Amino acid sequence: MPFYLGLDASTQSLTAMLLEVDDAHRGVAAMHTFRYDDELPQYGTTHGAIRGPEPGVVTSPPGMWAEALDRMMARLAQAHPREVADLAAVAISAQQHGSVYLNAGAAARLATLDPRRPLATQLANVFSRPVAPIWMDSSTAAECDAIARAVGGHDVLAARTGSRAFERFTGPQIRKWATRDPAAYAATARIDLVSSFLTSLLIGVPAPLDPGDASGTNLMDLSTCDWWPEAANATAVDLTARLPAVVAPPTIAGTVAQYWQLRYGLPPARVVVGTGDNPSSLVGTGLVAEGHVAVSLGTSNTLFGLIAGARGSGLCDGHIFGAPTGGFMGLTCFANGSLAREHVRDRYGLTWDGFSDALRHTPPGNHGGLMLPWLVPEITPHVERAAIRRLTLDERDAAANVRAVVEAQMMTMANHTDWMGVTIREVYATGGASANQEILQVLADVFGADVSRLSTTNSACLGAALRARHADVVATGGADDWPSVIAGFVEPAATIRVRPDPAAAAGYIDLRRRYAAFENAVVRSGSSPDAEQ
Ligand code: XUL
Repeated sequence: MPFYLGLDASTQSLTAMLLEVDDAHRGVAAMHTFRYDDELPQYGTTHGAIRGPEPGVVTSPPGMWAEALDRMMARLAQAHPREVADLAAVAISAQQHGSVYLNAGAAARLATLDPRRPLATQLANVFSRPVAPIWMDSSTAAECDAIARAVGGHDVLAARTGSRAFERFTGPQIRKWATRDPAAYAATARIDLVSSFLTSLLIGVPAPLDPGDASGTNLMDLSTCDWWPEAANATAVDLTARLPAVVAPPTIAGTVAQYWQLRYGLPPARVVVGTGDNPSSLVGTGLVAEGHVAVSLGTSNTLFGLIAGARGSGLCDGHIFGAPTGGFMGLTCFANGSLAREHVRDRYGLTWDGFSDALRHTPPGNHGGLMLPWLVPEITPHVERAAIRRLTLDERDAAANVRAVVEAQMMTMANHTDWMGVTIREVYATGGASANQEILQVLADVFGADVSRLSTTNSACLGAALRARHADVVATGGADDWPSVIAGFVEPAATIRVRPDPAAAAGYIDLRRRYAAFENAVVRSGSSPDAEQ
């Protein structure tokens, strides 16, 4: 029986999921996850990242991702040797926007990896930049303005690439570094995204990118699904020569390299072009047709859905990305996801059960108490100076603060999604916090829509494994039939369907307006008297 492997390199952890699929049977054979902070403490990350030294700068060590991949393969080979030997295809999903800088020696090194030695030690000299800026970085405001100005404004950039210039996007990140360290940029032969970097490691040659991840760079033209020369020129000299090729899904990028075959007994399985975690989640939540949206409650909170045709996102907060199914998806991203929820939980000394109790024992609407839970600089709306702010909310009241952080996250998501122009009747919930029924109730009440929790909370990883299956079917002459690929894997967990409470939903219509007014006022003023740092 063929097995399919999906790997999701998220901000905080690496997850692997093995699917077994044939005509008679389909199911998840195994899933493993490990957190970088716990298993690779030598890299010194906190929640998978390193902050500073300058304000707004957030990076990760790219060697850590390589070592994580090596260790995960070791674990899979040890725990599931039979499944690993029968692997038909593999696909990567990875946090979006992060970039990895490789020197001219990297390609030769990749092609000649020694299976007797760990991967990370062999990659020690391939990076022209020792760190990879990641999506949490908010230090490139000046570069965003410069790029937008050079191409005729943010609206021109948004119409072409699907997004106005965003600080975390790869183009502004490249521009900042190339301007500050031109010699190191000149010594850079290739700039990967996290997905193409890990895919390159798997196949032993530089891998391409898919339009889903390439559209998170401010560099891809939506109409051609290729690099847009004007944006590339506005970013850095000779940039397109350094970027991976953009190829349509479900292109096979290569086969599993000798290193993995000899070291862990993998077969020369097909490796599909990688993509970002959000495009991958689109497949893993079963959104292969228009009509539904998914909310992912992970390190970031994201809301996304398939949309008809490529169209610019205008000057709004959202993005148009390529979808792994060939079309396009709309997405809005909120930086303050799990870290803000955890901050409130820890500040009041609660467990997750205590957090849920607090939600159960406080009324929808929270007696009007509001919070702006910006523990880190926020992407949507754009907030540079992180701080928690309260309005008619008693800081000493633990339960009210728990409700306030969850209501705030749901209301801001609902308010900043109108640009997508979709009528939301049902929301699919995924990501770690989707396991919490009380959080889902707030989601349902605020959106006034049914919420279904999917049976896996890691839809990005499931999406990767399903993309591997889909590409393998297509590569062997089968039909390009997404509905049959996802069938049996993405159905909502039968018991978890949360319906909105009509009275609560009606109350949130007004509260969402109050929340938007509070948010706008603080964003405009840039500060608030009762800010908690
Ligand atoms: C999306 C975004 C985040 C990362 C997190 O635009 O920045 O969702 O992909 O993994």
